[in-house]
Amino acid sequence: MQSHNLHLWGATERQLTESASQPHLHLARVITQERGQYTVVTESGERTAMLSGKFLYATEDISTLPAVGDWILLAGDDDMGVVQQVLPRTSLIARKAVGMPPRPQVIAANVDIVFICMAMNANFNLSRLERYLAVVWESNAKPVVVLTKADLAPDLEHQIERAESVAIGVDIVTTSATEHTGFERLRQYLGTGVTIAFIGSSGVGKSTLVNTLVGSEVLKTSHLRNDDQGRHTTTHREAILLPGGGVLIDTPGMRELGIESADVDRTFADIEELAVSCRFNDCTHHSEPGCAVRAAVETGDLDHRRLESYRKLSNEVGYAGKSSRQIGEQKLNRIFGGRSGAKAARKQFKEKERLRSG
Ligand SMILES: Nc1nc2c(ncn2[C@@H]2O[C@H](COP(=O)(O)OP(=O)(O)OP(=O)(O)O)[C@@H](O)[C@H]2O)c(=O)[nH]1
Ligand SMILES: [Mg+2]
Ligand SMILES: [Zn+2]
Repeated sequence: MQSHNLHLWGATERQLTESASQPHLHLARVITQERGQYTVVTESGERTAMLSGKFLYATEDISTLPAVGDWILLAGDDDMGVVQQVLPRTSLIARKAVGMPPRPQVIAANVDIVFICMAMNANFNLSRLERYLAVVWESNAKPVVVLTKADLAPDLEHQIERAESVAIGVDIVTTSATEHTGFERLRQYLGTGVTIAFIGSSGVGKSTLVNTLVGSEVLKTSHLRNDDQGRHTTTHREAILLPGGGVLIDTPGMRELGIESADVDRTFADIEELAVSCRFNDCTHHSEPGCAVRAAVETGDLDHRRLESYRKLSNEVGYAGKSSRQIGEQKLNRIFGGRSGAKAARKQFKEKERLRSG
């Protein structure tokens, strides 16, 4: 009965079993994180949690520290819980944060669907969309493109077509908060146990979308004009429970999405398909003879802009000289801590599907 609350927050059998095997600890989900302090939700409600020095000391890879969306086990019965363990993740959205040196930064963990939000005014940019798609495909969550501010679109139909041409195999939903359109379609992705994260540039209307879907002004939004000035209204990541179950994670807008790792092949599936016909197996599509990719640019079947975007992302990810098998192994290790972790994550996804359809 008690765990009912955490079911609404998306807990699956896996987390409940894990937690039951350590009865002296409490299962919790991280809902905000600010400077080393966490707000978490447990079966008895919200509380604060922190990391012990020992936990921090034992952490080699900072992306394994608890982040918004994580399921954790806590010790302590008083107001301040102490994080003992971060449970295995099903997905991990990460970026490279600016700084010297640049560091990996987790945007959210255990996300099922990511709403990649892009406004249809001057914010509209296909190469940026490709960047976001590559990061989300890599995360193991499912991307959905949300084109916001449709009321400000200079050429609505054409913009949707262009977005479709780069978001291969991805749903695209257009919304307008001022005209109240598109929200019924967005609601179809919500449901008990489903966690959705909102990412995108500052000012595109992420918090406005969350407020509309929740049905009340739970988040602060900017009341500035739509002048595309980079004013950051949301300052930290925050998970919000929907009245009927399901979790929305709002994030602060990003000036630029630094690439920690990305699934370039999946994002540019059209180019990968063309590359099969290149004369050389290791064709870089620069100056090799018999290059099918460049041929497609020449005939107009492939946008030159898209090829450039593909090259840029491949370089950033550092794919050069790695086989797809090596790339795959890297990904398994990074998100799931190895093959067995990945297998467990797949099982958990299946369980969720069952719960949703049942
Ligand atoms: N015209 C129009 N304005 C919108 C729409 N959606 C949001 N806005 C306005 O855009 C501004 C920014 O909205 P927010 O929801 O705060 O944007 P955000 O993406 O959360 O921004 P950050 O928190 O800074 O990342 C506000 O003034 C909203 O009222 C829309 O569909 N059409
Ligand atoms: Mg916001
Ligand atoms: Zn080629």
